[in-house]
Amino acid sequence: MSALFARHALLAEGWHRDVLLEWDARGDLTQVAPDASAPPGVARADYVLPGMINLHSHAFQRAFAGLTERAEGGSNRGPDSFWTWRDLMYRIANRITPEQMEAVAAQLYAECLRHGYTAVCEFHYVHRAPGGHVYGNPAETAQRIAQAAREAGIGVTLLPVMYAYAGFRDTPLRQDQERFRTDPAHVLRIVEALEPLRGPQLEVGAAPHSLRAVSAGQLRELVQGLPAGRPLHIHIAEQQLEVAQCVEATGMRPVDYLMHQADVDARWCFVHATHLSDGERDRIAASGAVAGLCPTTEANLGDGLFPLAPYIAAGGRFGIGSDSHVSQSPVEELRWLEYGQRLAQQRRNVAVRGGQRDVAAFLWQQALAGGAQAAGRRLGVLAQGRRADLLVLDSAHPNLDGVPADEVLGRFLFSGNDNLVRDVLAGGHWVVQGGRHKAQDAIAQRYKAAARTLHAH
Ligand code: NGQ
Ligand code: ZN
Repeated sequence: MSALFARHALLAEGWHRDVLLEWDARGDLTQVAPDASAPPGVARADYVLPGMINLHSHAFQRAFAGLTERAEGGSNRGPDSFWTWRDLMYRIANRITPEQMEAVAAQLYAECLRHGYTAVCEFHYVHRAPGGHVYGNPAETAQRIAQAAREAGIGVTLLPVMYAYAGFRDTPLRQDQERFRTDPAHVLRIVEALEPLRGPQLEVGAAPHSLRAVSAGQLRELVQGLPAGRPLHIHIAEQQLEVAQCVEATGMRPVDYLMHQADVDARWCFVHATHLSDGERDRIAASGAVAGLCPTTEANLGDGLFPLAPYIAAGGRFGIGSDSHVSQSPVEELRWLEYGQRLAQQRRNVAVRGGQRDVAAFLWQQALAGGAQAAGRRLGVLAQGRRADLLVLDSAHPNLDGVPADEVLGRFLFSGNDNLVRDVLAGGHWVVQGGRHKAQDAIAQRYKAAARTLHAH
């Protein structure tokens, strides 16, 4: 049995004093007792909060974050866009080897842990070998991701992706999409191959990539074939062009069309969901699905802004993801989620609901709840039976020194750029201590070697 005594811990209803946390060898919390006294010999911390869930990741994209920031559009090409970025991204997707994927993912996950994510949902679609043939083991690359997560010590929800078409009306895949080619049977084979890896730190769901990449029949087949209760994620309504193409092909906007095709419930995560009609926005909120918001990637790719305030008012659930990994920090995701709204609406303090007037606390707690739901794992709350996933903040930092508990999250999310995450416990193991990941140097060495060969021409 392992334990930590927190002078202040963020529990479901808010901050509590003198909380004794205990967890077992499986990494489950066995006791979370407020107003306790510190048993002798138990480690102490000042500010403890649940680790964040990163609900949307394409790990391999970490390898070229920051390398697509040159304006290359010309008069005959139009300005750079999501679609021109995607062409550059595909070049890496077509070159990367399984070994490189594992090295890149381990680096990413170690960075995520250091910044306060203790779980990740991996939306994984590079299943085939360069050129498009299937590896001897259909779960070859997915298992590399699982291995990277294990090595870094982050909990993971693997979401093998179905990607069958280049666009609506069954448009054939492009040559540079051949590594992604899958149909329902193929994805379900990968799911089956991953089943033995399921456990307290790993769950398996599935993801139709987007409405443009799968047919309605394939969508139904995948949903029916997946074991009951597993998470289902999909990219939805990220770009205006795909909304227009969806309307043109189906007569409906994306969310309306998906809800027409599938029983959307709490198993679903709608990634991005940027461009919504008012009706679609309220229907997602009423469905119990989670909106998977990725503010730094959405800003980087010029997607647009999610209608956060009315969605919150309608009771909508949301979580955050780092997607293309231009950032590995939940602080930056949540800060930009709120700042985007302030800039667009020329007002302040947008993300609140009802009696909860504390923006930072609302954002952190909502993103925990939405992230936990999207991950399909027992996460998001420091409570008995949940995973022992928690962060100890650096209470000696000038931004936190002597700060009352109810000001900690405001300081954490909205002041400065130092990483205030000092120690991280994930699945009952201390994976970050004093700001350093336990395997930081070995993982970085391997990443650097992989990145050098990946980028060599
Ligand atoms: C992805 N990225 O799956 O990585 C996509 C682009 C595609 C975002 N949607 C790939 N941000 O559409 O084929
Ligand atoms: Zn994505």
